[in-house]
Amino acid sequence: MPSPGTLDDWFTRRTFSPDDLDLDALIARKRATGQTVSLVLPARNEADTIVGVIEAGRSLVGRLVDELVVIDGGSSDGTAELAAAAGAIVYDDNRIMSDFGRARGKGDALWRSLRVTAGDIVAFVDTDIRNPDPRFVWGIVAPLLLDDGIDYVKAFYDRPIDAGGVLQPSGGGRVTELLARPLLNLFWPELAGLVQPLSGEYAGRRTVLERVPFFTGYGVELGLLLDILVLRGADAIAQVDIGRRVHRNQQLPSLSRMAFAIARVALERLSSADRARFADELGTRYVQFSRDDHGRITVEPTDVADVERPPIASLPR
Ligand SMILES: Nc1nc2c(ncn2[C@@H]2O[C@H](COP(=O)(O)OP(=O)(O)O)[C@@H](O)[C@H]2O)c(=O)[nH]1
Ligand SMILES: [Mg+2]
Repeated sequence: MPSPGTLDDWFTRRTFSPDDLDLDALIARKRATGQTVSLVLPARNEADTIVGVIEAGRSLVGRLVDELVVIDGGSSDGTAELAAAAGAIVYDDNRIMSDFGRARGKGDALWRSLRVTAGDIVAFVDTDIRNPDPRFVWGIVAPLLLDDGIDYVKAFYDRPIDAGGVLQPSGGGRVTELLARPLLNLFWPELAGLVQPLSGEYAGRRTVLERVPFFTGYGVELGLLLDILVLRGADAIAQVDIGRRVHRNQQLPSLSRMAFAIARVALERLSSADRARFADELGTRYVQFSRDDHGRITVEPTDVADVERPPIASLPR
């Protein structure tokens, strides 16, 4: 287990701020090294915000970004049409790698995106951002261009929570604070210095992203971190301070299902690394409750398991 000194050292060397970086210098560095960058935007029913996020990304196309694609998860609110009109290449996630069946969630969309993009660096940015800014993109790409020893970069930011129309300065990131970070501190202390392990904005080298599995749903962020930690070590992981992100806050019941999926990934990885043994296989059924028309409490089970997609590099071309 690393000593606290090691963690401080990681935090100091692996935490970046766009304020200290210069976009023009990054563009020059990208040209000099000949690396290409793909920007992947997963979207399911994001008609309110998709165009703003695409415009932020498009302002970098031809300079820092070589291709911009939206991976649409069967939106019914016109997201795909808005994205195409805003100049993005749009894919229906079900139509990529359809031999694996229908896409099962955000993680599946990101995994499939690797087959329709070509950049040496792949940047994933969520599309529910209400304050889009090119920094969300170039901020996460920058450490990869600047340091060959870095393979994977996570964004972090303050997450104002929208409480009844009033923006409060903190309080977002409940699953992060109440589940993900406690688990990392307990079992993967090398990653305890990550401010937002579950953030939806991250970039990685294709060589690494193609060598790790992807969980198909909300387990994807934790799964990638844990698997890249094993593959490349904590020093290959970095984080960038993007400042502030305003986005949709989910309701507690959906956060609860998300927490189940994430806990399951952590326990699965402990078990597969032989760090924990469970008598039975981890279940997939998650029980929640609601009241019926007569005011009686009823049980509502859902199936929340993420399927694990194999590393792209393990598949036939
Ligand atoms: N293609 C695709 N995108 C999805 C799916 N589910 C969520 N997304 C997108 O993934 C991003 C993160 O989803 P979100 O619901 O905001 O999750 P959270 O940020 O973890 O609360 C957003 O940009 C969503 O539009 C899906 O099933 N397919
Ligand atoms: Mg979100």
